[in-house]
Amino acid sequence: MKFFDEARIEVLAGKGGDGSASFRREKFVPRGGPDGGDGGRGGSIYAVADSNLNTLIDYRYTRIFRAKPGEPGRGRDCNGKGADDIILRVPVGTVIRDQESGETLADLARDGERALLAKGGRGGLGNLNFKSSVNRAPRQFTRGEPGEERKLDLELRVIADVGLLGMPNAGKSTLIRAVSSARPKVADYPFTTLQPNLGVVRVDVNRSFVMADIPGLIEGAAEGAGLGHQFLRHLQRTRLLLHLVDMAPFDADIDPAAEVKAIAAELRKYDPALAKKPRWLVLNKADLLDPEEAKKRAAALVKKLRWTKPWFVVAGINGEGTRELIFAVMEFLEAGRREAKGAHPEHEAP
Ligand SMILES: Nc1nc2c(ncn2[C@@H]2O[C@H](COP(=O)(O)OP(=O)(O)OP(=O)(O)O)[C@@H](O)[C@H]2O)c(=O)[nH]1
Ligand SMILES: [Mg+2]
Repeated sequence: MKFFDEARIEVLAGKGGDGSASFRREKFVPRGGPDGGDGGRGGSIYAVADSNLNTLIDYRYTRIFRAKPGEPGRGRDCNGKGADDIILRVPVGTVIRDQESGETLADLARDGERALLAKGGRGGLGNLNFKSSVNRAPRQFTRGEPGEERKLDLELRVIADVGLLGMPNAGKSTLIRAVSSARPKVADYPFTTLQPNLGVVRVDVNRSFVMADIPGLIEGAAEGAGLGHQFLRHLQRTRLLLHLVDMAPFDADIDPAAEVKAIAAELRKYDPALAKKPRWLVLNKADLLDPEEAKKRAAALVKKLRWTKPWFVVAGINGEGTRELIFAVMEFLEAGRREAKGAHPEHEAP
């Protein structure tokens, strides 16, 4: 499942510092020669791909990046200091385009890859540079050049890290609303969701993952029941499945354990590899039960399924238990990313 994460930013490199027109002033040296130094370089702005990031969300909050100007040159042969460059960290896979020309400035496909977005202005020359045999007291100097300025479009193709799976009405869309800024429709009838939705789950600064909410699945989906099982293809490239179960079904005859098994069977029919993907149980709607009863039902379900993988009790509707869930997911994904990095050392940042 892919979608495009986008941001529009403006980058303004720093102006170069002006050169200086100054003359030496010393005791007993009546007319000292020129000693005006050059201006410093203005700060440039670069983008660098960083595999620890996976969204452009930071660039929705801060949109304008302005580097500092270089310092002007001074007398006594002092050159002005150059300004610091600004480095914008972006996720690997970010494509950067100039808004006006549409030209692609950078396609940062590998960790550590770097691109110049706006060049700082060169510093001006001090009068020292203009000294010659015919003009020993030049008053000329040049001004610093302006820095480049650009309006940019940033675009990233995002692949979901985590997929939500479950029967209709299990509360998948409610959960993604609780933990991300995605706003899919929620309603108390089956098959509310007809299109996959993606949301970015932000756990902390620089720690986030992408979650996919897909339409509900029912027994017989492989034979076309409900909406069929075509939507399962959106889960194929995820790293983890969260299997949602309504632990307080309206109809007391419904056996949640049987439902879990039915979904697992549908996964196998669709693609045995998908059935082998890590899958955690998320027992939802705990708010409808008193805490003791919720614990009892969860324990009974886990026992009946002989469940050995992680499981969580949550209530998407009020966010209860979701924090613990998303932190566990984040840690699981980070461990996987570290492993992948270790396996391909050539992708390490220089
Ligand atoms: N009490 C309670 N109700 C919930 C909870 N989560 C979801 N619901 C309700 O359950 C119904 C179905 O929720 P959805 O989030 O639309 O379920 P879904 O799994 O996305 O359903 P489909 O899109 O049809 O597959 C809605 O009426 C929700 O308000 C919860 O934690 N507690
Ligand atoms: Mg839904």
